[in-house]
Amino acid sequence: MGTVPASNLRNFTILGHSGSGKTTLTDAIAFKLGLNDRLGSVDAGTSISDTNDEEKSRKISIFANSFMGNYKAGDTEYRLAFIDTPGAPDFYGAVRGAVRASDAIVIAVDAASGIEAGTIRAWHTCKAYGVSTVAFVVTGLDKENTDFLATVAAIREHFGTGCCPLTVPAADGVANILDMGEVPAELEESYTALAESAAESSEELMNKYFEEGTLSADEIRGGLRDAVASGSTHPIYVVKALQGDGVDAFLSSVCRLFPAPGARKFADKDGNEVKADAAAPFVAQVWRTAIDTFVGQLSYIRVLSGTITPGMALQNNTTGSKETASSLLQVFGRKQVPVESAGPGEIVAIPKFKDVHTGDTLCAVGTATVMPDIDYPQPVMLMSVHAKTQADEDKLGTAMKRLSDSDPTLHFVKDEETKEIVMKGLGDVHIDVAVALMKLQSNVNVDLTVPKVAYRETVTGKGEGHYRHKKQTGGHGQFGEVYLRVMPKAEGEEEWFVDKTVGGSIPGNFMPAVQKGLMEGLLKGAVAGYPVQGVKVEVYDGSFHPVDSSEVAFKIASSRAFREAMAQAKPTLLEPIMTVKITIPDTYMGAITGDLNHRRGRVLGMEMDDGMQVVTAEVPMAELFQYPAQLRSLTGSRGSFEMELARYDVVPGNISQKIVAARQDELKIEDE
Ligand SMILES: Nc1nc2c(ncn2[C@@H]2O[C@H](COP(=O)(O)OP(=O)(O)O)[C@@H](O)[C@H]2O)c(=O)[nH]1
Ligand SMILES: [Mg+2]
Repeated sequence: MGTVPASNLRNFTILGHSGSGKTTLTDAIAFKLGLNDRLGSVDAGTSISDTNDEEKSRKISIFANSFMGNYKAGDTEYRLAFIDTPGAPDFYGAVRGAVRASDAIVIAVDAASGIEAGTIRAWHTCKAYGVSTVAFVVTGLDKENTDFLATVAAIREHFGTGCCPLTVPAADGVANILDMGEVPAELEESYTALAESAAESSEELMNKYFEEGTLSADEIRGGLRDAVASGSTHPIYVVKALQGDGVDAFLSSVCRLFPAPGARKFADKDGNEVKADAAAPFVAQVWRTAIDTFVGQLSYIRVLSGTITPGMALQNNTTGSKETASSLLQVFGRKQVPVESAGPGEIVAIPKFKDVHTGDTLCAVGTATVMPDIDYPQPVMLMSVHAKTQADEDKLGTAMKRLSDSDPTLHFVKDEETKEIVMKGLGDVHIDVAVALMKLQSNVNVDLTVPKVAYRETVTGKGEGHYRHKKQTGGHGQFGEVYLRVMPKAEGEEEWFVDKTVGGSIPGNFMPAVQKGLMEGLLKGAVAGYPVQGVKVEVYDGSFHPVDSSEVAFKIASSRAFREAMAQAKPTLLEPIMTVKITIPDTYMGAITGDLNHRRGRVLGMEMDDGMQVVTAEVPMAELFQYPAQLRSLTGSRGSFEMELARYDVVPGNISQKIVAARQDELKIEDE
């Protein structure tokens, strides 16, 4: 692969709904670029992109796989750097990384399915993350009952009339409208739209367009470049990937119309532009970290500025570590192709860094640039992880670290209240795949259970408690007496403990012991032994013995008195309540709100946002563990949701009884 000047580099990422043909398109492009000696197939398990065992068996993409290859358009040699991404929302983390690394986005649209939730999500992603150059590839046109112009109309309806077909199905495959000579009547409107966009790019073309009413194909081509770079025109292409039709037309157009690195502006954390200059000091950002069975950790970088070569000394400006780029690689499954150098816009994988994570900025030594973090979606699916055997338990830590190092959307958290290890991810498929990858990468087997809810307890009334601890053991006795009351702590009140004793009824030096006894009591409440919150304790009287009183005696007395007071103060169970934001197409409103009712949810509001309904509701955590799967089945994968802890609230009586009964069994087992 000979080198090309940075101005001849084209970098893009393929996004789209799951199953829209992104990987199949990737295989067709890779084959055309000579990266594979045969055309890979998702269905046959031979794709150049879906090479992980999990991807092959599920026939879905899980990772964002990058490719580079040279392509000749006309007499000019270009280099293409492109990324195939997963479409399922469960793997959206990979998309966020890929989008950070790309100058342009190509959205795949299956003509048989039309515009889907994943298509709209892809479009929003381009807008949200500042990628202006967006094109569409219509796939699936070899399927029955598909119609290219109908698909074009749907794209224009959703994403505006700036979306114009550039290549179209023709008798002998696929043709470029601008190369057709005679434009067929049904495409005249498209041709005019292209001419108009091109005319906008310069005064000269605009004048010519006004005078002659049209522009030549060459004039349009010249003018379109700016329109595509700025995002006022979005080319629509046709590729029949399985037949190999339209791949050349698509790639030559990408080379001629898509902008070179530099058109998409990258700014560092302080807002300074990082210029796509091959001769400037080296700056790159890690957009993906992979775990390879053979080489271990692989860090995928996008070069933003400067040029990297094997052996180069680097500094990680995010962690401060000093690193060396041992080698630069292109990785397709088990195949690794060394690369001699990489400049702006190029994507390479570097093995075996010491301390490098996704999102980190790698620079030439002495360069201080730090790029903004890549922002990732928050987890919505929680499951508790249990090692199957002691051998699995021993390796669990390593397995979890490997996984979470390579997937910024997967988190493992030890819940201090329930003592469980909770795996948090973006959906049930994400969690399933994580379990399979633990086995694949680290040979660790785990079982999953629905997490225990971290209930709490509080009081809703006042309660009095008294305990007199008196014991005579041999000569020296034990004595301590405490009177206290318990009540709800008012909102905003700081102190939970108030010493209201007078006249030294409990000497000051024993007060810390009294408090200690209370704190022990707070850890295990009166209802079902959950931690207590939101209570205030006033110790108002007591007595002591000059010889027999001790810290232990007062600790025992206060904790017993506390237990008595709690029981009287109308104790109740509290549960975590989450604020959820559910985004769905309007048609599913009824199904979603009905389902929320069954989950003890309370709808707080609904609003339209970009053609989607956004429902905000409060739902108890306990009712949300299976929600990602439920939302998927209710909406056919068209919905998404976010959640965050809103507060703790009282558990209704009937439900509380069930929780208490279950908890009593649990505590019994713990005691045995
Ligand atoms: N008939 C037909 N099938 C396609 C086409 N593109 C993809 N497929 C099939 O659709 C399924 C999903 O394709 P894939 O490329 O994995 O979609 P992705 O999820 O977007 O990567 C596979 O069975 C492909 O063989 C196409 O243009 N025509
Ligand atoms: Mg795929």
